[in-house]
Amino acid sequence: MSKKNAKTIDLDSLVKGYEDAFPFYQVLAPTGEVVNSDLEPNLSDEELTELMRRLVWARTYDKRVTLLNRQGALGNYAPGGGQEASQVATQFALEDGDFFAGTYRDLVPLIFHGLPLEKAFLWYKGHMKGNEFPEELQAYAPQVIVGGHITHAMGVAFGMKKRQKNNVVMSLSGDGATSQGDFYEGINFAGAYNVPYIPIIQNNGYGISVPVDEQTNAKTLAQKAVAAGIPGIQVDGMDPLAMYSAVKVARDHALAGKGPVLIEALTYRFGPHTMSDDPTRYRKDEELEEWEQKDPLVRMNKYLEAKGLWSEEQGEEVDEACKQEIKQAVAAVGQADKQKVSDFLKNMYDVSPQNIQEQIAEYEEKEMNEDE
Ligand SMILES: Cc1ncc(C[n+]2csc(CCOP(=O)(O)OP(=O)(O)O)c2C)c(N)n1
Repeated sequence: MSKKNAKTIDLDSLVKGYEDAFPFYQVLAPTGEVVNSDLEPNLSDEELTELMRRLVWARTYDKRVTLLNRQGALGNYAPGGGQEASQVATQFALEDGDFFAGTYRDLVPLIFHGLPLEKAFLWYKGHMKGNEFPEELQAYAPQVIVGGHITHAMGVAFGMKKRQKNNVVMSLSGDGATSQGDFYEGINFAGAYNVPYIPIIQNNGYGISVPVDEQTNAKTLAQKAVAAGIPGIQVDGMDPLAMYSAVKVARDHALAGKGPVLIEALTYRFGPHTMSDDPTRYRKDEELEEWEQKDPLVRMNKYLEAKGLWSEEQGEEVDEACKQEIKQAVAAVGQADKQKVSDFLKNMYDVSPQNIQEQIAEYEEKEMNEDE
C-alpha cells in the first residue's frame, strides 16, 4: 500500500524564490555611464580623483609585484588585478578606527589601511617582521586559512560593540570562504549579537580551480545571509562606485545598531590564483576576455574623463610613483635581519614552556657559532 499526502509543498518554487530575492546593484555601466543615480555616492571631485589614484596604484602594484615574484625577488604572490573595485573602493569607504581583515589576496587594501609597503613585502617573503604590525594599525595580518578570519573579524566587532565604539569591522574573503564552517559560524554569531560587521565576499568565480557552482547549490552567495537573519546584497564587484556605496550603506546600518550586512561582490581575477597556478587549465580565454570588458579601472576612467577629472598624464604619474615606492621598499626589505630559528621559537609564547626554552637555548648556541 502506498502512503500518499493529501497536499504537497512546492519545494522547487521555494528555492527559485531565494534566487529572485537578491537583485544585482550597480552604479556604473562598463561604458562609464551612471545606471543607478540613487546609489551614486556623494563624493567630492578630490575624493573621486583620490579613489581613481588608488585604483591605478593597485593595478601598477599588481603588475610590478607579479614581475618581482617571477624574478625571485619576493615570495609567493596572489594577484589582485581585476578585483580593485572590491578591494580598494571598499577600503576607501572606511573611516578612522574601522578595522580591516583580509586574505593573502588583499594586501593592497591593507596597505591603504596603513600597512607600510616594506611590511607587505616582508610578509610575502615569510619574514616574521611582516606580521609585526604598527601598534595603531586597526587590522589583522593577511589570512591564509580560507575563511579563518571571518570568526576573528566578528570577534573584533563584538568587542567594538561592547566598548560602544563608533566603528565597524570589514573583512574581505573569496567565494571559497563561504564553503567553510567559519563563514557560517561568523555570520550567525554576528547576526545573533547584532555586531557592527561587514563581511565582503569577493566572488571571483573560483576557489583556485573549483568553480562556484561546484561549491554550492546556492545561485547567489548573498542569500547565505538569510540563515543568519541579516541583510545580504549582491553588488557589481567590477564597479568601484557601487562597491563604495554598498559599504557606506552597510556601515550606516551597522552604526545605527542594526548589525551586520553581507556583501557579495561579483568580480574576477585577471591573473592566476597564485604565481604557481596555471588558470588556462580550468578557464577559457573567452571568459577572461568577457570580464576584461568590465574592467573597473576603465569604467572609472571613462566616468571621470567625462567630468574632466582624470587624464592619461595623471595615470602615468601614479604609475611612476608606485614603481618608485616599490623600488624603495624592495631595497629596504633587502636590509632586513636574517631570520633565526630562535626568534621563531621566542615568538610562539608570551612565557615559553620548558621544552621551548630548551630549544631556544640550543638554537641560540648554534646561531652564535654560525655568526662567528
Ligand atoms: C582551510 C583551508 N583549506 C584549504 C586551503 C588551500 N587554499 C588556499 S586558497 C584556496 C582557495 C580559496 O578560494 P577563495 O576563498 O574563493 O579565494 P580566492 O583565492 O579566489 O581569492 C584554497 C582551497 C587553505 N588555505 N585553507
